[in-house]
This record gives sequence, C-alpha cells and structure tokens, in this order.
Amino acid sequence: MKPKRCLLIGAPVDSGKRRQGCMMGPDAYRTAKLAETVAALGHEVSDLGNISPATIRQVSNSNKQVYALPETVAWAEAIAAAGQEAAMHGFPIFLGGDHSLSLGSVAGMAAHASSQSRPLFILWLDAHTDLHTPLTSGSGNLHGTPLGYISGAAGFDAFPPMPKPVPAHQICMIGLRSVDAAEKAMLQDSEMTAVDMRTIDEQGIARPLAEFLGRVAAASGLLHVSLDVDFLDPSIAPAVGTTVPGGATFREAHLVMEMLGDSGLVSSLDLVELNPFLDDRGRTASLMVDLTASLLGRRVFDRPTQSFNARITG
Ligand code: HAR
Ligand code: MN
Ligand code: MN
Ligand code: MN
Repeated sequence: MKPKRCLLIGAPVDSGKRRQGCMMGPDAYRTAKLAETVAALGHEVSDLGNISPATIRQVSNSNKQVYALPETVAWAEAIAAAGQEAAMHGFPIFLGGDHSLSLGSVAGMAAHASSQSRPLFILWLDAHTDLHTPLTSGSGNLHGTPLGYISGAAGFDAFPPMPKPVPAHQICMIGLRSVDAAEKAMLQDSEMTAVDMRTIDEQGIARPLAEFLGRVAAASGLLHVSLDVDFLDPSIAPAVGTTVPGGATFREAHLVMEMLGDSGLVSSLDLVELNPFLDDRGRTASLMVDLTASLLGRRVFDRPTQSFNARITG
C-alpha cells in the first residue's frame, strides 16, 4: 500500500444522544495505540489533538424532543472546517465521539470533494440507517440523523447547508438490523444501497461491498467510510450504548477493511460511537484500532489475495 499521510482528528462530541461517554473515545484510541499502529504500517501519522466545538448559538427547533441541538450544530461546524482543511493535506481519520460527528465530517469531505471536482461516495458500516431528520426522530437523538443530513433531507435548517448533498446512489449502508418505520419509508423510493444482516448471511459480506466499490472506482470517486462500533456484534464490541445482537463478526469486519484497503479508494474515515465507559478492558477500542490497521494495509501475507478479489469483483 502506498504510504499515506494520516491525520488524526479527535472529536469528542457526546451531544448526539443522552447517554454520555463517547467524549472519552479519542483518548481511548490513543491509549490503544492507534497512531503507533498506523505508523508501524509505514504511514506518516500526525495526531492533530482534539478539536473544540464552534460558538454555541440559539437555533430554531420545532421538535421539542430533539436533544442538544445547539451543541451538536456547534460541533458539526467545527468538525467540518477541521476536516476540510485536513483533507487538503492527507487522509483524515476522525476519532469520535458519537455518530453526530458525521454531520460535520461528511460536510467537510463533501466540500473537499467538490473543490476537487470528484464525486463523494459514502460507506456506512452500522446496525442503524441513521436516516432521521430533526423532524422525524422519535428519540430526538441526533446521532440517528447524519445520513438524513448528508443526503439532503429537509429539516436541518439549524445546520449549515450541506455544501453538496450526496446523491442517494452514492451511499451504501452495510450491517443493518435496526431500522425505524420513518427510515424504512425514506428508503422505500430511494436509490441508496441498504445491505441488511440477512443479505450478508445469504450472500456473504464481500459481494455487496465489491459491487459498491466497483461503482466508486468507475466514477473515480472519493470514498468516505463511517465505521460505527455497533456495526460489530456486541460479543466482540461491547463498548457502545446502542448494541444490537446479530452484528458483523470479527472476520466479516476485517474482510471489509481489507477489501477497502486493497481497493485504494478510501479517502477518509470516521471511528464513531465508542463509549469507553462501557468497555471491557479496552477490547473494543483495540478492535477498532486493529480494523483501522486492516484498512491501512496490515495483512497476513505481503501479496494481497488478488486472484480471489478479482473473482468476486469480476
Ligand atoms: N434509530 C434510533 C434513533 O433514532 C437509533 C439510532 C441509533 N444510532 C446510533 N448510531 N447508535 O447508528 O434513536
Ligand atoms: Mn492548510
Ligand atoms: Mn450510527
Ligand atoms: Mn449504530
């Protein structure tokens, strides 16, 4: 793998839901030696430290259920600005923080992609679709809304306008097993690719991923990957507030990251929803670091298993 310049951006945003703890995420990744692990693979790594939210402003909000909207808007603004700047200099890795982080990271990547005249594709590795808007969310938890915002849904007036909403056919979700009724309705006539766990059981995880990567490559797209801890089965990744049984196995998750690494298409990464307060001796943090290592080139053999990859892609 060509060495990358990896830029670690700590974003301890914790306002996207009521249960606290994701604020400790960036330091858990540091403790689990993310920077050292990535550097050992031959990449250049700079830890940019933790960013702070922008100034908190009063924002309008018609759904009184919505939790911590002004704080989350302030985080999104700061994360988008830091991300866009970082993307000009290297490969941003956003250390969350809950998934409301992606309201900022993807906005920053969209602005960057637009400045490069490249289409932006999104791979969402998650148990959830996160397609709500501040108007449809029943829980009022904004970590359930980033794909709504990213895809240009209405109801996000409090947030900066998405620089360029990501077209539905450029979005792929893998790992789904908890989808609310309003989200199902939004998916109904949408061109988003939504791969649930049953599809993975029946077809394997490689096939739908290879299909999506083929489309990213054909469009010369940039690819932002958003990895939610709850994509993983709770038995291997307990440190998340919203565990859902029946998630990706250890090998399914590593295979996804290995294929993403081999594709050479990934241009930015979110590591989100880690709640170290819920972890078991750091094993979820360490697994997330190891998955990042698989994405960045850690392999059993130096030579990638080209023939197999060619078979599933072609
Ligand atoms: N759909 C539910 C809600 O909106 C649960 C969302 C949970 N989201 C995350 N990130 N944990 O995927 O409240
Ligand atoms: Mn600069
Ligand atoms: Mn999520
Ligand atoms: Mn989730």
